[in-house]
Amino acid sequence: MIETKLHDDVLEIVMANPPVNALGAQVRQGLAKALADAQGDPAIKAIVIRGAGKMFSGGADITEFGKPPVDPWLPQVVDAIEASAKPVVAAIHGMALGGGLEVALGAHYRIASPKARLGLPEVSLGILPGAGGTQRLPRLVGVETALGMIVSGTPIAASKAAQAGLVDKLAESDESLAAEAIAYARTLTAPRRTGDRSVSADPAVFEQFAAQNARKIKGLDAPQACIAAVKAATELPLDQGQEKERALFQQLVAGEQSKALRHVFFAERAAAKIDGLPKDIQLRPITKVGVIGAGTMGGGISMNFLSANIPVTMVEMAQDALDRGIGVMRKNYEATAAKGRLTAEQVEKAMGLVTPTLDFSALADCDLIIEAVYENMDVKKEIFARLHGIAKPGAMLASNTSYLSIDEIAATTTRPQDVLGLHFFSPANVMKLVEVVRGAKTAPDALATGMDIARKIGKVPVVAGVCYGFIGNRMLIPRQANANALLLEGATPEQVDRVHTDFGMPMGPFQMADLAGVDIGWHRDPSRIESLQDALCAEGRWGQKKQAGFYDYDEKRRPTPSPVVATIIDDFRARAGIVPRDISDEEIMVRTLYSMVNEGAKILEEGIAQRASDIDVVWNYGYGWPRHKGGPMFWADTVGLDKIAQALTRYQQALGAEFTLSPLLLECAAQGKPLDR
Ligand code: 3H9
Repeated sequence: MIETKLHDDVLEIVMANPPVNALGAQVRQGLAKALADAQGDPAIKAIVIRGAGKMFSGGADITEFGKPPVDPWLPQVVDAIEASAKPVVAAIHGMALGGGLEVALGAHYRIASPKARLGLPEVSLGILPGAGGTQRLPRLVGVETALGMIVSGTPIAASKAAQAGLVDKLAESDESLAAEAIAYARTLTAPRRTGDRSVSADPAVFEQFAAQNARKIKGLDAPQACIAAVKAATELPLDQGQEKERALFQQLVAGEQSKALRHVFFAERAAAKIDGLPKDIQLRPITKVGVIGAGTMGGGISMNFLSANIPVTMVEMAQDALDRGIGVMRKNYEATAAKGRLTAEQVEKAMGLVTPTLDFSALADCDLIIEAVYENMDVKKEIFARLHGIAKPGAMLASNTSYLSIDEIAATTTRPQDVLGLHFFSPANVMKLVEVVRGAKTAPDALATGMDIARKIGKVPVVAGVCYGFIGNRMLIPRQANANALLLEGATPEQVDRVHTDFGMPMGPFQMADLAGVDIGWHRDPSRIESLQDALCAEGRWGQKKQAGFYDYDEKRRPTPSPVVATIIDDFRARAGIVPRDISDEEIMVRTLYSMVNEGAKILEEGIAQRASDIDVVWNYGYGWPRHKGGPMFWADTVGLDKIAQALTRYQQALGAEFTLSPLLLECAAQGKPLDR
């Protein structure tokens, strides 16, 4: 995994551990040996370290965390690089991340190709840079830049790294990097050790930084530890600072948050893999997309493609709806531009790629057509029945339905193999998740293309089977049913929502209902009041859009508890003869979150999700499940499946006549296995 090449008096050490040159044990051993050998070889005057393939290095091998350590540790290797008596140059292309950047920080000089990116993303894995990064980076670039990079985890471009003093020299290109690095090394006469430098800062800087980032880092262990470690760099010599860094690293890596975040990292990558599909499957080319419906979803979906430079034909039934939809898209782009995240030219370029039309037949040259009209099976069937005559052979026909059967929709066409679900989450131009719904007859290449195109437009796709609500929304059903029942039994919307937000969700079930619209699925007859929703809707309390739902809202959409809702709930209880009781937070947790886990287990049993970690990805990216709690399935394992099964049994009666415990959950609980298929 380490290749060495001698170029006259310069030794080139190449890390070759595809795909990301992770710094596993063999790489570390090879690096240490090559360095040691070079020290004793009088012919070698300088050393260049670089990565083979597409990057310098993606960092420490994350799969080794939690396993017994294998010598040499990465910090020892980095120290050995810095201690080299001969000048060492790191030649960086692609990515230098985490331990990869720490190797480069151990080197005495750094040259980078213009497209390279450098960062310390450990915080997103719930750890801190543990191979000297928290000690060397501030010594090199100052406390402010180091804190920004280490606590955000966001990589910076080579040009910015050069300005910050992290990179000494920019190469012409990736291709010329190796030769330029060797030539550069030849000009260097002595090592220049970052560890010999010192860095100072007013101690108040660290408190200020924590206060400024309070909202982002609340409840998270790693960012706090990152700040403490950088502070140590200003107070201690390198070796003592590294000891402190090491101690913090060990604590974090053994903690629940890091385990959960590492799980999420691998879960995201596992979700890309489709069971039962040949690896070398030929993808269908997607160069033009059609979107039917210019409403909120249709507009948001279209923006994803336009931003990725893929032209969109947008079809509507009426000119005013089409104009409105196009207007909203432009407004959204302009709002992003106003925040400085897009240029005016980029806005015009994106908007220039959309063709609005009332003519269905304009979809004939599209490779992928996405139906995004409202949730009504008859309407969707009519559209698909029309589409199969218009779409060109091999074009993919997708529905953005959130609940309905893709198989039933596909049956209205003569080409069910081309039909699949692409379920985007609202707001579709922002939310990362796409459930790619595999119908009974969806062709393997159509499914693989659906996954691929979703990734190309920057989404995180997850395969789901056909059932009511697929993965995410199906799990919301027991959660919402219990949340509603809890109100009648004595809880308030505020209490139920607080249990969820305290848990780390961005909002609770009633805040979510207000955001989505309490009137979704309402029968529209104000005189027919059979549920709390009916009562709220009859009073015009349709949610945030009416500034009234389960909460009252001010102009800034800030919620306050509503006395009107309290009265509606009281009336309902009185009519149903329910005497309200005190509801504990624990009961709310069991009946909403545990019942969701139970539904997730059923989704696994039925093969609707390929694996438990896919369900976690759905909840992370579609509903804001706190990443440091992994996802509902991972979290269930940390709570204990036994405990969950027992609690659900205890509340069985309250959970309703239709509630059944998942056999898979019971089986995994009995066998002490993680919850999975
Ligand atoms: C660290 O460095 C700690 C140190 O400070 C201290 C130590 C003491 N390890 O993402 P991709 C796998 S912590 C092991 O699809 P891309 C990945 O699972 C580390 N495996 O590629 C996947 O496997 P598979 C700090 C890794 O081109 C395959 O490689 N570094 C690692 O889209 C391809 O990955 C980070 O946090 C790893 N470090 O993106 C960076 N990285 O094919 C983590 C990747 O079996 N990595 N794999 O599914 C990334 O962000 C992206 O992988 C990267 C490439 C941007 C590098």
